[in-house]
Amino acid sequence: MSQEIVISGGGLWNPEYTITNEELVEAYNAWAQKYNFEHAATIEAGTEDAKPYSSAEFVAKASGIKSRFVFCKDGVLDIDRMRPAFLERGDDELSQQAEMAVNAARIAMAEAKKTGRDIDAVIVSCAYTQRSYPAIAIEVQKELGIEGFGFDMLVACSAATFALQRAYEMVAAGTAKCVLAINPELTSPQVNYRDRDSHFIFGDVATATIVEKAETCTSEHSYEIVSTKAVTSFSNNIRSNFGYTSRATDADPYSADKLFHQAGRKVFKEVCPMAAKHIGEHIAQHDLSPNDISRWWLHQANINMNTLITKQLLGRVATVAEAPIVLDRYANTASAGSLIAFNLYHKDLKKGDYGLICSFGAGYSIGSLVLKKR
Ligand code: CO8
Repeated sequence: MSQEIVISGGGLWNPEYTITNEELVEAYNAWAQKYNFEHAATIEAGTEDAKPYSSAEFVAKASGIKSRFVFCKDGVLDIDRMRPAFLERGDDELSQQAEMAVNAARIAMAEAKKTGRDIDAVIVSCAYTQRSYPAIAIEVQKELGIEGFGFDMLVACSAATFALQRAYEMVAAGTAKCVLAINPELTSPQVNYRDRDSHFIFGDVATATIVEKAETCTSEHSYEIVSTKAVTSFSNNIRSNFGYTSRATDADPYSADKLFHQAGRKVFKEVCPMAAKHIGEHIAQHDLSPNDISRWWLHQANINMNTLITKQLLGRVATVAEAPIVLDRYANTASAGSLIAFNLYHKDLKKGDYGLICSFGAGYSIGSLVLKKR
């Protein structure tokens, strides 16, 4: 690209409520105990399995997750409910997801010194949108007083990096001058809090990023987008079958297969080498080696995945200063994890330092950006 295109601001917003592993496991185990008591006859007859117990120690050791933010804590730990209890909002009220998006967007706009008038495109990109239409992005656009256009896109774990790729290309093509890309990851309604293998994985958060040409950038910290790279490869190992056609098939829209579920071990084994290869090839495009990258803002699904990927690239375990971990506090936040790491850990970089944002997960999908501090 002949024009220098930059990230000129980032925003991170988290809800006020947290749930620790201990709280989550206590609720899950109480539910499992009640379930097993109520189904004692069928369990004893061998026609169904007893629900296994969860453990806070297992969760921390297997994933690195200790706590997570949730948009709404009510209902999640109630063993007769095990899902958040939202108040339904009217059509003339801001939707929950747009509210999260606007909160993160305002922080990013302040960082980039932009008002709504400076922005001409909004992308809302995440694992799920609260409704199909009107797009959440258009609701956000109205709320922030932005003229131009907005659209939603879904790429599961890589929604944020793929949106930044779109933003970069739109600015490069001249179809937009300044793009606001937002990732309101409202995951908790889709978590199966009754599934021992996945009840601990996700948290809610919103991130936002401003992308524009270098010539219009006035922010204190900005990064040249040196290049972007994306790849997808179909896998059934992470799925959510919830969709608008459930009504037509008479399927239970709340059954376990309609919620997030995965073969976690297979995902771990297949995605780590894919991500390491993808990153290695991406930085090699610029004659860079892994040792030339000062900061690795990686997807935050599992601490052991990040350790393995950086070890494969660097030939040693990266320090936390090189590859920051945020999933201990935030859990897996679908596509937002790498951008949480970026938002919290970039200001110390020096002019000319390289950094890499990379997401990897459901799809499978992998997206990366090579950045250079200006
Ligand atoms: N408590 C106690 N024991 C447990 C628990 C638990 N909660 N869960 C499993 N165990 C037991 C198992 O039964 C097993 O016992 P045994 O050896 O006797 O059979 C043992 O612990 C080991 O189980 P696993 O092999 O399943 O455990 P792992 O070490 O593989 O850890 C993880 C499980 C943490 C899930 C791990 O496999 C992992 O992190 N994998 C990668 C997952 C990943 O990256 N997924 C991507 C997620 S998708 C995404 O990021 C975005 C999707 C869109 C957003 C969705 C929002 C809702």
